[in-house]
Amino acid sequence: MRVLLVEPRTPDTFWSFRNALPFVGKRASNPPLGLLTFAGLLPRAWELKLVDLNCRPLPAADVRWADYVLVSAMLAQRDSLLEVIATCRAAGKPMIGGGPLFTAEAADNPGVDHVVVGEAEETAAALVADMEAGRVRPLYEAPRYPDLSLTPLPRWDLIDLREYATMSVQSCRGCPFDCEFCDVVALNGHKPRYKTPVRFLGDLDALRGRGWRGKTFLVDDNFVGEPRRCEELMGVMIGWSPATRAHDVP
Ligand code: B12
Repeated sequence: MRVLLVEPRTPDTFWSFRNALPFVGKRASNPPLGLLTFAGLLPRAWELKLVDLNCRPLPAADVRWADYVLVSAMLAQRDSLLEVIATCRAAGKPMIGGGPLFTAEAADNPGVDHVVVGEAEETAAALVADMEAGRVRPLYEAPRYPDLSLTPLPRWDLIDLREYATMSVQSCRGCPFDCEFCDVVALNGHKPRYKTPVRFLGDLDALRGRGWRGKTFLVDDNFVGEPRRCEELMGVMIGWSPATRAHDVP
């Protein structure tokens, strides 16, 4: 199976950092962690390519190559998403959408053939089986907010880390609060779910193992929501940090 994963472009607002990135020689601020995580749920035998439109335009040859095009998006990426949909439809490629835009607007599909609503850890297996059988359903809905022990390591091998100003890691999803400006409770629920400290260090190790030594953004819904757990995690991070371990090296 040949799967093309596409991250649409973010608009030129403050948060795209579009004008600042050239000063630091980078193409985008953050990697597409949702797509990279979902890619980790796909069979290793499948051929995957990922194109982040914040780094480069969508190559027509990659669209032709793909059996399926998988796209992730925030609401803010809608304009770019619509362009991707138009391109893939013109090429006759079936599209599967997931991520915050599709979860927040499940009833208002912008034009993909199949939609995955919610976190994908417990829906991926059925989707994969249906893709293999050539019988993909229009809609897959997460049955619950999944336990984060089900979350795979992101497929960092699908991107060039050097193109990004910051890497992203996640130790928790969900938030106990109800801030009016934030969509996270609607997406990931009120009850915080945590990776174990060991599992979280696995995320840091994976990035370090790929040579990353730059800034790393903790994209948690609420890192400090539960102070005791936050303290525990900081403790193991300090123990893990090469800076604090340096004196142990002979
Ligand atoms: C990092 C981040 C950013 C980064 C960049 C995005 C990036 N490339 O990572 C930056 C800082 C640039 C950013 C900017 C903005 N962001 Co932002 N961001 C986040 C944050 C904190 C983490 C994203 C992440 O990595 N999540 C971790 C991954 C693993 O989760 P996930 O993406 O949901 O993926 C899972 C599922 O959704 C699914 N999935 C995802 N993609 C796909 C694709 C397919 C095909 C399938 C099947 C499944 C699937 O599988 C994954 C595993 O379950 C989220 C909050 C959050 N918790 O997600 C907000 C969030 C996505 N951002 C949000 C917003 C509003 C913005 C801004 C518009 C803020 C603003 N007012 O300017 C800007 C937009 C940028 C712009 N230029 O206009 C909202 C989006 C709401 C919505 N419904 O669209 C969120 C949810 C925050 C919030 N609390 O409301 N953001």
